[in-house]
Amino acid sequence: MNIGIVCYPTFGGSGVVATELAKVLAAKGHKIHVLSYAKPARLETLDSNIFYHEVAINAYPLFEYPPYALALATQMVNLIEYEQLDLLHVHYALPHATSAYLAKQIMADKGINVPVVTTLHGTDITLVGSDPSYKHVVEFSINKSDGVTAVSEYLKQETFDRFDISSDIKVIPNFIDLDRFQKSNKSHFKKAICPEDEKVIVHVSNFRKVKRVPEVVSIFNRVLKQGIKAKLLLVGDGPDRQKAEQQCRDLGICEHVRFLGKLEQVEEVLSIADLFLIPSGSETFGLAALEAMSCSVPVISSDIGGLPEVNIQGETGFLCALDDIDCMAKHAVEILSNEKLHATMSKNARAQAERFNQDVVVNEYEQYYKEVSEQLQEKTAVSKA
Ligand code: GMT
Repeated sequence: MNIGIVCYPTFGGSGVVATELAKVLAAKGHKIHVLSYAKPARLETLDSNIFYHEVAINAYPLFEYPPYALALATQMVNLIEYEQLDLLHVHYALPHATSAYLAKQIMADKGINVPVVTTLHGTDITLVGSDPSYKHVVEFSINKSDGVTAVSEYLKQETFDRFDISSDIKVIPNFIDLDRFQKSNKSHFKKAICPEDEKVIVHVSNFRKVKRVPEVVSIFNRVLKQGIKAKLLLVGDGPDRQKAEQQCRDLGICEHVRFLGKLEQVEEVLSIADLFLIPSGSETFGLAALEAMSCSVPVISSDIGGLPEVNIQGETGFLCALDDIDCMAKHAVEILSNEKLHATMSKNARAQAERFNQDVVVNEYEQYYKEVSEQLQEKTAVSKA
């Protein structure tokens, strides 16, 4: 198929999922056109089946806020027309699904009917999308998509609870490259970071408030206080980084904490991890947790959103109530001081990650594309008859 994939280019989860999906589909022989306002971090444009298109947006003195959604719709029209797309798959409803609806209508006027699939990822539903300033448009755009997917059962339910949705939503979860994300021997790296063979606790995020990075530091501090020799590796960057750095200074634990910044090869850090922390205040799936589990790392998470669909209580790690630092610290100590428990949870974590094998999940997307395309063809034939 000739598929257009629209996404945000940032390190955020939806951009990563869209990019990885583009790569797997391209490897399976599909022609993939990626449309974004900048090149997504993980996209390799040297692949012969991947074509990257940038949304050009011209500044004009009249515009305090340049109309990005319109520039995007225009580019979508160009792609559908000149690259003869069979299907447009947009990631993150706002404004991608709205621009797609506009592009679809423009093309329908020219007698071309292209199916649009919208994948809901997270804050496009739980935060920004349901904000009164966008809600009507988001609801309309979801209802006008030919197919809608959500990354977890939780997100599907949230979408039905928050919006008046007239169509079905198919759950297609985040997925993982099990070959790339597996524990590999990084003993040189481990020695450099942990000269005294300390335990390694890892957190990966965009350091936004919702990720609760200060809680990660607090949990780690409690682990140290329980006499566990450990290091905390913080991967990523964002608004709460300074706050976390100051917190480390205030607690006097800076020598045990490393801020590694944004990293492409996060699996190298996960390969030396003994425990992964994700105490998020909102998480529709938790791709970062899945990446850790795929590297056989037990996870301690909050029990909100889609996290219970990924991290299984008492098997792959532990889940605690939101902001319950005591509970998370207690379980961290438990896992790090009990070798047998750690080994069992590591094994279970990898086994659970295997359920999200990218080959299986990408197949689901392909099947869904076919289904949605056929349904639209039937609908079009009926309305013409
Ligand atoms: O809302 C965000 O934090 C960004 C968002 C995105 O769409 O980029 O991330 C969400 O999508 C990921 C991929 O589907 C999920 O794994 C994350 O759990 C989800 N983040 C949140 O819900 C906070």
